[in-house]
Amino acid sequence: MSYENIIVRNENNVAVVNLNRPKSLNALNSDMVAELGKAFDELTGDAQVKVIIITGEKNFAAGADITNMVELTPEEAYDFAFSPIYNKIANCPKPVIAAIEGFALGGAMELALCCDLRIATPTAKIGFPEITLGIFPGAGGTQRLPRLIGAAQAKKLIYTGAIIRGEAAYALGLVDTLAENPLKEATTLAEDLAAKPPVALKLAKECINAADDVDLNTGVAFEATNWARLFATSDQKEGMRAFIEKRKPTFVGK
Ligand code: DAK
Repeated sequence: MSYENIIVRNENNVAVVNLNRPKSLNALNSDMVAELGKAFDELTGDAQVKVIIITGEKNFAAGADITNMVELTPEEAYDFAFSPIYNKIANCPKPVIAAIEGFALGGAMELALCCDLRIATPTAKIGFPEITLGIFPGAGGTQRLPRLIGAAQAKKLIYTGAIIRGEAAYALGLVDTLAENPLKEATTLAEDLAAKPPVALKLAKECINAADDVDLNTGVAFEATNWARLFATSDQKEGMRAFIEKRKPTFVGK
């Protein structure tokens, strides 16, 4: 499928989704977000794709397109469909990595929060400046940010709208890896993950994501059920047999 606001390429079982509106620093308009939704449907259904990277050349993105939002009524703002697509990305059954250089602001950082991992340059410019526009992060940011870095640090970033460097975001745990070339680092990691057993990755992600939603005992029970399900996969047999036979496993995703 071809898109106007994103570029999707696929190599070695790794799909790279490039946000591509460079004239506005990749600001996310509703068309771009709709295309992201379609791309994720396509990539989720493509058995050749094992891992997905979201990135932007020079800049990840400077947030949602402000020109798209300025005159919205409350009803239109509510319908402005970011969160369903962001939730789809957060719940994608494949690992999703954000590779961040330049600006990653507002709705763009909320998108990065939907990814499993965030790799950024030390000099990336990261923040939630919505407050300076008279709004606050509304695409999951008030929920995902405190879960990741704690309520006080999340409040500090959201209340002030401060833009911090990648290295400061790393110190907060908002970014989990610093790299001079985040896309290269993300690709190396993605190729490593692409060789891992996909069902185990998928169910591990479901369990870890569930930790945000349920109490500990419910989560541990959910984990036990999913863990047991892995013993119905040939990849579990292959992984353990390969260990015993002192060879490298070959996983088939079943
Ligand atoms: N929207 C639209 N255009 C933008 C933009 C944005 N977010 N960011 C940059 N641009 C455009 C600029 O207007 C400029 O366009 P031209 O004037 O050349 O036509 C071009 O990109 C280059 O930007 P600058 O000239 O400003 O470049 P500088 O290097 O001087 O400054 C900057 C870079 C990133 C500091 C500055 O552009 C800036 O402050 N941008 C706005 C950042 C921002 O406030 N981001 C948060 C946006 S609000 C939703 C939930 C959440 C959201 C949306 C919906 N729902 C529940 C549906 C999210 C909201 C947000 O993200």
